[in-house]
Amino acid sequence: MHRTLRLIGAASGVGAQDPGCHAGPTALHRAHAFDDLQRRPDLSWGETLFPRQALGGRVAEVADLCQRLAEAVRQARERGETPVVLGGDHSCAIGTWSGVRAASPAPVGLLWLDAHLDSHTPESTHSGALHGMPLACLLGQGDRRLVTVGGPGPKLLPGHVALIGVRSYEPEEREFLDRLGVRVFTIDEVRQRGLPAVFGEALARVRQAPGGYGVSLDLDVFDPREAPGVGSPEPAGLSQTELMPALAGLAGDPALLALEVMEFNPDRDAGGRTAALLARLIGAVFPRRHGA
Ligand code: 4U7
Ligand code: MN
Ligand code: MN
Ligand code: MN
Repeated sequence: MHRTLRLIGAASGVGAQDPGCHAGPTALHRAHAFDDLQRRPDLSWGETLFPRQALGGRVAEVADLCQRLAEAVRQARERGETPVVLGGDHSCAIGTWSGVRAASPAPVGLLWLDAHLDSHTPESTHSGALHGMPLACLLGQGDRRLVTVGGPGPKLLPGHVALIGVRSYEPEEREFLDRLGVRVFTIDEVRQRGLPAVFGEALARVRQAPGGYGVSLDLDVFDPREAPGVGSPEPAGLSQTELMPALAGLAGDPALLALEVMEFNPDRDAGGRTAALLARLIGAVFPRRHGA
């Protein structure tokens, strides 16, 4: 299938305790690892969105940025493009998937690849960090300003969501997802069953959504030895050898609506390994067609 890829930067660190991810999109734009990608005729950089300060606090800033991101993503989808959102901390996911949902006539699914659950509410959070809450917001729970980005109502239905690679979370967010019936594939389950089996089951679930599905990839799903440039590294993650072939299996799937790759922190990216991984990852999910 033919795709036009549109890179959109979400240059926010407002949702995290360490704000370093704010520099992610700009660093990628300049990275040599991104040179080949940026020469592709089927790919172009759209806008990079920056937080606006003095809006009255972090929640207001994240809501404002996500509102603008949702609009950029919706417009890209309505032009028939495939948005590839580059973060930025993971609170920006509220904008990406609200925008994808707004452009779709029917409910959409979401595959969430992350070491964490990102499903806290303002009541359950221990850290107060908003990048620990975006999935709950998209499921309709959280601060009203974040839950209503891109319009009222939940943006995702629990039966259309699956997480893979989870290995660090608090009990409250696990209870929240279990109560809703969201499927969580922990790293332990991946180790027992192998990634191909788990990935296939997760994909079958998100593909049940009638409007298509997206992939939200938090780079901390990878082992930090392979992807050191992330906001919240967690040991014992997935290897590229495991995850890249699974992601390459998505290539050419017309039901795939958008991809986001979040939590890139260039300050911690020793040797540019994470930027290089990110470029390979986009190439794996969206290979360049021969002659295109
Ligand atoms: B990320 C955490 F307490 N759960 O809420 C929290 F461990 O987007 C981590 O996945 C959140 O990187 C990590 O702050 C958010 C913490
Ligand atoms: Mn994470
Ligand atoms: Mn995350
Ligand atoms: Mn983080």
